[in-house]
Amino acid sequence: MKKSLSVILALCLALMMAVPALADGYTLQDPNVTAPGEIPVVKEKITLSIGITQDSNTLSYEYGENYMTTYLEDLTGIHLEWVLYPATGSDANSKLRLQVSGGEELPDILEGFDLDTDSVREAYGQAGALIPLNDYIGTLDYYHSQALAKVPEVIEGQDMWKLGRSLDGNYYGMLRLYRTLPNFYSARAWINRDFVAALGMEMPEEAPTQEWFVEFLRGVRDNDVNGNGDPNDEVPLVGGTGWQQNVLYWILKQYTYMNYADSFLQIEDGKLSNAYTKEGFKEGLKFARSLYEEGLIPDYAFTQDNASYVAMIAAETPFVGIGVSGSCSAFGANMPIMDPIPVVQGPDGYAVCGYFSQNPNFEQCITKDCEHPEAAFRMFDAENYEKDFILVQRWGEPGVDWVLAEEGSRGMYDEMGLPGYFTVLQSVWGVPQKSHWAGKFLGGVDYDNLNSRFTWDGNEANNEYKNALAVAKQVNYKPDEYIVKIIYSVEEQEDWANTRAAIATYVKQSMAEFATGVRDIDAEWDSFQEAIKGMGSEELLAMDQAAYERTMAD
Ligand SMILES: [Ca+2]
Ligand SMILES: [Ca+2]
Repeated sequence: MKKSLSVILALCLALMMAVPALADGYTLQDPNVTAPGEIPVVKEKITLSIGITQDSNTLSYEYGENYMTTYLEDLTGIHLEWVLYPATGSDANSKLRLQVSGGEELPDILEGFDLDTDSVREAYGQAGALIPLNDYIGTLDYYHSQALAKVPEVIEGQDMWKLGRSLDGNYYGMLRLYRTLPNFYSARAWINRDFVAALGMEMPEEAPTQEWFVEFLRGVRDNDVNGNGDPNDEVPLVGGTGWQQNVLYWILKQYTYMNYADSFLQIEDGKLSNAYTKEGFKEGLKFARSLYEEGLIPDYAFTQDNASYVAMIAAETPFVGIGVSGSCSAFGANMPIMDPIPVVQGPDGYAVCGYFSQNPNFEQCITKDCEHPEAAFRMFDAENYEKDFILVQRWGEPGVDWVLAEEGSRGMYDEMGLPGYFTVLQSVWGVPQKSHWAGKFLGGVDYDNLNSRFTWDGNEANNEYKNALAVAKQVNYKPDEYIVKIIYSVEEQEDWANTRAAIATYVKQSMAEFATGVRDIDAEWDSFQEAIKGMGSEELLAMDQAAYERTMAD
């Protein structure tokens, strides 16, 4: 009985969905556009022009040649006419800026440029170059809204659309969501597992204590753990100036939350504060100084560039104990032995990982010159017609560049309940190709983390595999509360840019000086606080707070 009832219910639902009702107060203006949910999205074929920052590896964007273009045209009935802007992003942005300020005719659709910068998008909207999508959201976003409702954060009560809302209340960009799991947890560090074994230590599964951490560093310093006969060539802990390589940020997380951005912002119960005012910040720097004084961190760890850093890690005879960096892709033959170190506990048991919210992107816009805006929006929506399309825009043509995996395949993120979904046959990323638009797409929502769910072949010398291991070691230490996004007005952005940069420079320089003992943090703590206040930190914080509350308001 129950079964037949559910079948009837499912039939009723299917019928209801087949004839979608438009939300109250909205009627399609364009007689050529089909009802939301219908494919193709137009009755008679139309042509829309699309302006894009050209990708030099994309050999052709044209219908019949580029797989993604061909798929979309066959699906929607919309032919795309390509307007290719310079391949250098800044040149493309400048060209578009001049066109907008000159009131020139624009392509119907704009994709990319610097349109994901909220202040830029708002300025173009205010100038009348972009049309607001407000009326289409909740009415024409048939497949998109279904996909968006499945994003875990939405279930937790986050409205993702407001992350693309301009200060005038308008939405000038289509929401697309494309993210990779490792980027949520990019504050990584890598430990030489052979050195751990050489010291007779065992790598803890979960957050090692600070005692364990220091014992390892001292062990690397005092012993010939790489077995080359020289007990003094090892470097216990190192970082650099490349991506997520700030060794002090990484160490301080044993005491207080560091967001790795130049703002140093923290959040508690919706109230923002700056890490550099916290007792934990001071204690963390004192701990860093003790490591430095013991010879466990070399002074170049604060200044060397990425090339020098990876050259150290990738050396033929490994000599680095722990390397702090977001990426391990250039570790070469040493990649397999450099394991992600779990979050280290501070002396009071404080343990937190860096967490970087992967927000939707709003860089796909419809311009004032588009005569078929409803059709354009429906094309954005149609990218969610088939779930697997999200894979096309990054991984290329199904059956050629990748294939769906057999059920139960070992995936990179198995431990996180995300079994393998597809297998890459050939990489079409960063190489000449005609499979996709090099990561640009119009409105797809990857609600199921498909993009990260490729199968793993058991090869340990795989950057993605190492990243997956690093994610698994951090997910349990995600901060309870984090700053999702702050949208600034053009004025706020401009008025505070110098203050923000000056404070960041001063704080970062002071951190290195406190850690290396050039300045004494106990003696100078109060003057350090006064100096930052004198630069305007409290006024800046008040502005950040107001902008954050405005961004997150319903
Ligand atoms: Ca040594
Ligand atoms: Ca040695």
